[in-house]
Amino acid sequence: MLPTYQERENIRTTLSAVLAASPRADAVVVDDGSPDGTAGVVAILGRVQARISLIARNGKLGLGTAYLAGMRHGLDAGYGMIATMDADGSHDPIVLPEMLLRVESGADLVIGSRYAPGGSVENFSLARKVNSAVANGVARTLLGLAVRDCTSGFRVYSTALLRKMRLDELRSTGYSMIPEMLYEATRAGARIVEVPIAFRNREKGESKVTVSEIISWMRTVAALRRF
Ligand SMILES: Nc1nc2c(ncn2[C@@H]2O[C@H](COP(=O)(O)OP(=O)(O)O)[C@@H](O)[C@H]2O)c(=O)[nH]1
Ligand SMILES: [Mg+2]
Repeated sequence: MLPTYQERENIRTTLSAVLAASPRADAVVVDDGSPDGTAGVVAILGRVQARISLIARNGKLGLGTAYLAGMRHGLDAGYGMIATMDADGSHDPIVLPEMLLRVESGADLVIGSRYAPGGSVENFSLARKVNSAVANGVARTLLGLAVRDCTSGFRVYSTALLRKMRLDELRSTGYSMIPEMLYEATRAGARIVEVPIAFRNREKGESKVTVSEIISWMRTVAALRRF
């Protein structure tokens, strides 16, 4: 599932790369009423390609609730695995088959990891590198997570794991859903594996990480530690 907000310039290329890399996978885009018409592009692609579907929400309800909407859709449809990845070209779907294979051979959660040995971050400004490293360090330390990349949105979950996690009780609405789901997966006893990825910053469109997203991220991660 690919969450989108203002990804009109990227979604077509991303979807065709995903479908080509993983012939067995279907793609679900969860769009939050992007003013640039991302949903319209996906709807048109979905008419000619049955593997593409769209969940169109009315407004910007946030990345966290977009993940939940996509996962509920996948659980209801009976898929065995659900992958999440950014739609902006940063997550190369070339590693998807390997990630899916790792779940099929026993992992519950596979993380496309920038910070595992062999992983990398390209095309990020120094400020973004620092921001990402700090966010990851904070999540890792505060939540006691034994994963190198706790803030990567490129993941594959087994649906067996998702059924064990208390999805209805997650408190995040935005980006903090990424560490929160990892925290909850750990509590549910998940076998977690990291696969190194070469993360490449977007070439088109803009990041949706804002100062208010960062503040709400910090608040939620700090609150999670207390529960
Ligand atoms: N549906 C939905 N998608 C979002 C929202 N915020 C971000 N996204 C998507 O989540 C992915 C990651 O966002 P991005 O801005 O690239 O984050 P960054 O890579 O950390 O700068 C992209 O595919 C975005 O379009 C949101 O509020 N709702
Ligand atoms: Mg991005």
